[in-house]
Amino acid sequence: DSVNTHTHTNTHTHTHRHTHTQTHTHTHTHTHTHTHTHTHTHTHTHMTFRTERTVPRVGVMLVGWGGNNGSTVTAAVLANRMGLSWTTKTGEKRANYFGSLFQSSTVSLGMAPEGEVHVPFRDLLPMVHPDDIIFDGWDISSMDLGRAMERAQVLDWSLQEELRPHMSSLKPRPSIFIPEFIAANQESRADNVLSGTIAEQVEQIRADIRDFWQSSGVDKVIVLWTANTERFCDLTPGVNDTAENLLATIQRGGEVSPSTLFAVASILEGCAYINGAPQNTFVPGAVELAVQKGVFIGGDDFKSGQTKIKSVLVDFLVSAGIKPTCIVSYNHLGNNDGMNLSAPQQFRSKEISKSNVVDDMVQSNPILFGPGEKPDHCVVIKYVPYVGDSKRAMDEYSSEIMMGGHNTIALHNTCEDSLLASPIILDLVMMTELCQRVRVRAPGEQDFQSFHSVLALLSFFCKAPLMPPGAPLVNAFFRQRAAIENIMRACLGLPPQSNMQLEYKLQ
Ligand code: NAI
Ligand code: DG6
Repeated sequence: DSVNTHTHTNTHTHTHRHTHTQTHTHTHTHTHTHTHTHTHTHTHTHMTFRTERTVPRVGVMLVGWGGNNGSTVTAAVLANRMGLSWTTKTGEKRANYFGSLFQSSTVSLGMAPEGEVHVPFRDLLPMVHPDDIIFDGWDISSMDLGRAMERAQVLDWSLQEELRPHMSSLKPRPSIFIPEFIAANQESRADNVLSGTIAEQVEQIRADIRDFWQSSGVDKVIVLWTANTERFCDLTPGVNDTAENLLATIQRGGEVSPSTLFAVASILEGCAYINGAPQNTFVPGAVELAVQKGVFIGGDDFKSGQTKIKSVLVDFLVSAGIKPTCIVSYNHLGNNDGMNLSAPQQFRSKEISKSNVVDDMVQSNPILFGPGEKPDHCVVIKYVPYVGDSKRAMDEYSSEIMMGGHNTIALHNTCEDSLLASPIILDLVMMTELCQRVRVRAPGEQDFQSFHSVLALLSFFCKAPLMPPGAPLVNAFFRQRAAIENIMRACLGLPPQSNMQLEYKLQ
């Protein structure tokens, strides 16, 4: 059996604002016979990528700005922008962006005589630098960002003292508060809320976006939900099944969650909207509205810690031919997110989001798993105030190995939850903004088109990726990373990274 793959690339670089790339891939049909016959039919496509190279000034509006993530990401960007350093008992620390795919990881460009060449991911294409992002946002709690940073108890005290003068002038805008969507234990912090009908509140959010856009002088605004996890809302025909019905429901004051109201306001203002929490913000009507308006949406739920490891470890086990049979994931945390998740309905949203992450990896291997067979998978979250933002995650992975043998891996991970989520918020913004500048021309088409409004490339950063209808779901960490890397390489006119290194494997 033989497989022939030719990849041929032409790159035209225009001197001004666009980079045009043409990628041709030719492959052939082959049949492989063993006990089963697999017939692969390959198609030949010729795609042209066009990337706008001017990086705009970007404004980010956070829903839940005064929370642990909101205050921490804002503080981290200010500290990096000002090049701050501070002293702790273990020595001097400097502001950095560790944990950011684009800012702190590298990609291989290939081999040079002196060895493999790795470049920062952020240098593949022009991308917004986090230092240049301007923040604004809403919170149901009126605390300014200086006090919110103190309430969060995430950053070292001496760094907080350096940042406070800059953070204290930042004040969240009043937000939409519908108590039944988040835990009852959150009610006491809700002192900064809009009044009026939900239609009037959506109009106010739209006015806020326009106000920020104009007063800050940014070229584009991206809105991101990092507010409390809501309960799931019912999907009801006539209420939220179409864009028209969703807009009508808002007008008559029916049931719509705050996160969906923010999504609608953002989409109507032409702003991309990203959901960092697990609830089903993107009801079918919201997705349809985004598609109609040609606006990017993405989510759900930042993939920051325990689930990120899961999307590596289960992929490792299944790819190595080892059969994971039982995964038990405990975590306890003591921040406000943990307190909100101590309520059953909000926990349920998170449980769903954390549980589905292994499905694609399990389904990829019918040698290990029969139809419908899955490992037992249990997710536990407990609120323990003392540990604050320093979340503890304990995982046990049991697997079957050769000849009925057993393999058990136990993990214990302790770290600040918000310092894991903050760089992901920045990556989500950088990725979304870049995608807004990429156009692709399909074979035989005259016009360039944008990516689908449901921006699947964001799935790397999310626990429960929102996908365009019919698109296969991928949770496996390195497959998701390869998709970002290879699409960025295609924009540059480079072939996909194959890792064959055939030149080193011949006599
Ligand atoms: P947090 O509780 O400290 O912050 C949430 C903020 O949202 C609070 O300040 C609250 O007052 C505000 N809020 C609640 N409802 C609101 C509304 N309708 N409008 C505006 N503001 C509202 O929580 P944290 O730790 O910052 O997490 C934020 C979200 O991100 C949570 O939903 C959490 O589950 C999710 N998440 C966090 C991860 C992490 O690693 N930290 C990872 C994955 C998801
Ligand atoms: C406890 O599970 C609180 C949650 O908000 C998580 O910390 C957060 O969703 C991160 O989850 P994970 O599984 O990526 O660590």
